[in-house]
Amino acid sequence: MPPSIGSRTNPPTGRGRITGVSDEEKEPRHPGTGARLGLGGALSGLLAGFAALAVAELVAAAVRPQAGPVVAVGGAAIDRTPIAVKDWAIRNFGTNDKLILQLGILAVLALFALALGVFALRHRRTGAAGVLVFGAVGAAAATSRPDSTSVTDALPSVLGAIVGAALLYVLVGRLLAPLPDAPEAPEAPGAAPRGPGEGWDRRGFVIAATATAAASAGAGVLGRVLNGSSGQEAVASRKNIDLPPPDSRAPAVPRGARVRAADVSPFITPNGDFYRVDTALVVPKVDATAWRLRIHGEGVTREKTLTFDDLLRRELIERDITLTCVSNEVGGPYVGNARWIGVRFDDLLKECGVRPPSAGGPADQLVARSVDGMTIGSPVEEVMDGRDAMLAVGMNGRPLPFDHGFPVRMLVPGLYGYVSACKWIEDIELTTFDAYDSYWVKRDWAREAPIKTQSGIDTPKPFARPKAGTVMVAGVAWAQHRGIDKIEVRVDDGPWQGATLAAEDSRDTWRQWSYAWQAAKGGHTLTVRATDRTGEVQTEKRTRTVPDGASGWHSVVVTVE
Ligand SMILES: Nc1nc2c(c(=O)[nH]1)N[C@H]1C(S)=C(S)[C@@H](COP(=O)(O)O)O[C@H]1N2
Ligand SMILES: [Mo]
Repeated sequence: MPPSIGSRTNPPTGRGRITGVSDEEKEPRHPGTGARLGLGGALSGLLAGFAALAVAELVAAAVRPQAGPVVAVGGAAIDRTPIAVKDWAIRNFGTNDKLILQLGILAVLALFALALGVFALRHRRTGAAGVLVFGAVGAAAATSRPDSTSVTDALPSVLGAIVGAALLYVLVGRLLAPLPDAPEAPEAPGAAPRGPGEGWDRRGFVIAATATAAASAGAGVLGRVLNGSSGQEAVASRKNIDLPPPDSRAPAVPRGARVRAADVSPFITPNGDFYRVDTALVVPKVDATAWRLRIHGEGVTREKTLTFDDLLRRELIERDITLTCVSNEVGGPYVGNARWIGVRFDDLLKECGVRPPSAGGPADQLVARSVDGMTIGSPVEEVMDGRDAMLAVGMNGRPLPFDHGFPVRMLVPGLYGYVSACKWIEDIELTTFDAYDSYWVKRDWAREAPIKTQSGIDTPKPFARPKAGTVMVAGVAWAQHRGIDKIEVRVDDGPWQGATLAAEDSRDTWRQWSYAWQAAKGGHTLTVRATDRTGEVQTEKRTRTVPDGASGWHSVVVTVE
């Protein structure tokens, strides 16, 4: 048995104090200290866990921010989360879902740490070894992430766990150690006997615990700061980008594209307000000067690897495109409209020798892969049918924000984001739908998913209490690449009334609408529906977001006063 770190040399002494436990697997025999000792054990576990995470964070800063155990386990959890849970999380936590997930992981870890600490009081070595099990889980998660390219991704978890295990061993040792100044002689007659809980090395434990807490906090903060400032090259590369003027400008947004009503979604969504949906717990920071995009696969006769500057030298188009997430509920927030600048995608593919299936090309699926391992499969036919599919480099006049895919993302008007809008793209492979299922398709979402015709009421808000008289009802509607032709509003079970449609920017963008409602007192339900340019009326049939997007009418209940 190796020498233990806690002082074990003192021979067992009299009653009233914890005996020098010569066998660590033996229960301390001190009567009356159980509760306190348990507390000390729990605290030891918590501190050891905290130290492990802090060290892991620090090591992750040196390895890769994404290799930290919480991020890695969180990412693995996201990949395995059933759609129902994901939907529930998005509904309840919105864009905070990732924060909640990480807090949840920390809470679970804290509980395990507490339990391990208490367990270690009786089984010190096994308890300490238990910390290593969690390290192994973190390491396995980190190295099995799709963006993991090196076994060094295991280091944060492994090193953190080793430090955590050692600390748990030491701290529990302090708890079980006899007093260093323990008198060897029996207590003098008349001396106050030691009370319960005074028999252990309280001072030694407090010092060790405080040192652990302080050092962990220091390591944790340092790790956080280093992780936060990682990607300096990427930030600098973004600052240095001067987007050239596009060769084909988007026409000015028509004056009449905006209705006169307060609280309608702004026609162009500012970058900072644009919805964000992705699986990345740490937003990838890609250095544009080192970035490369490879195009290869079936039917590619001329493979290409492009740099960011190669892209900027090509024909740039500027287009207004409304992007929508398939996870958007009826009336939901996951839709936004921006003015994008990007490279014409069909030209680029043609240069690579790609032909769409209708022209005899062998590949019907284009799989875009991102630096974080996401795979998004788009139909080659739609990408090349002349619509403004692009490799976007600019969003509302700025280089793409990191959140939205810097340096380059894909966009295909008319298709939900999960089948068209790969962010942080780095690889494009031509293949077939038969041969390969992309990330979301593996998780039960449809292979092909054109955006469904939708309309929503932005104002009045649900349960609003407008005054009787003229109430402006207004919102947006979209049917990207088909266009919106008609909006109707219904009050309660009354007849459908034509609403006023704002001018159309392009058929790839949403369209605002308004309706001046003569509101009578009482409770009312307002419902909206759109008709797209194919003549199809938005269906009343409510469907879930899975597998290919929610359908149904949006209603708002108000009380007119
Ligand atoms: N790399 C990567 N790209 C991605 C995703 C992702 O998780 N990872 N999510 C997709 C989905 S589901 C949508 S709806 C859009 C959202 O783009 P936005 O976050 O810029 O609004 O990005 C798409 N591109
Ligand atoms: Mo999405």
